[in-house]
Amino acid sequence: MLKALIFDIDGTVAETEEFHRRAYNRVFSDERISWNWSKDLYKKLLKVTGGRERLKHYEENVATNKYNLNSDEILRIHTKKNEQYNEWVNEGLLHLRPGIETLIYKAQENNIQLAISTSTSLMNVKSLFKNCIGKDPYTIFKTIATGDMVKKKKPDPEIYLLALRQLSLSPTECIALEDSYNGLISAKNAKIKTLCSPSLYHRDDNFSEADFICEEFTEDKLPIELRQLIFK
Ligand code: XBP
Ligand code: MG
Repeated sequence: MLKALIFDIDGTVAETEEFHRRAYNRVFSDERISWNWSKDLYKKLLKVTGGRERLKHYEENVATNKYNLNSDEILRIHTKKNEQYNEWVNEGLLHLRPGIETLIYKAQENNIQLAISTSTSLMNVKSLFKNCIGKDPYTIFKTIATGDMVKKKKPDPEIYLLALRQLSLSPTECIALEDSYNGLISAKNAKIKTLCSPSLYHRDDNFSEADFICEEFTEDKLPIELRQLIFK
């Protein structure tokens, strides 16, 4: 029996990554750091989840110009990136992906609980929902598990296991909604069935382990089995 839907945020609820990428480049330029992340490069860097982890990985393994950034400097750049990102969110530049809002309301009508499991921060989740549907996410989601609450981000299952604990549900009672390989593996390692809708940056990821795949989360594109469960 389906008791809860657990939503990823970046790429699933909204196409956020292009705004994160542009915000990084803006900060690099402001800080006189000679890095500029192209779309192709960012696609590769997204294999590392979490902004601070991604920055560290880039400096250590990819960058030719190195600045030997310590963890405080990485934190400062990441914080500035998020300030810029949230400025754009507050200006209304981001939108929920097709079908997401209806899915939320239909699930609520049918007493299916809602949760979030994401590598990003609670602050980013709050600003996205406030600006995209004018609501505090805690009025919609029973629990919100974020990257700042766990030691290991996706593809580790920790964020999904945290959501399950907070929901007091077993994995078989939930379905995860994801857009990327790392997200899928995180949910699958927590033994949760997963519906994947690849986002722009993850079109070429391997989704062979997904239980369900859809082009978008709209009613007409949902796998029939899930449509019957959610749109009763
Ligand atoms: C998304 C991420 C995040 C975002 C931005 O992963 O990896 O790092 O790029 O988040 P997922 P930050 O969708 O699988 O949760 O706040 O860490 O920069
Ligand atoms: Mg994602």
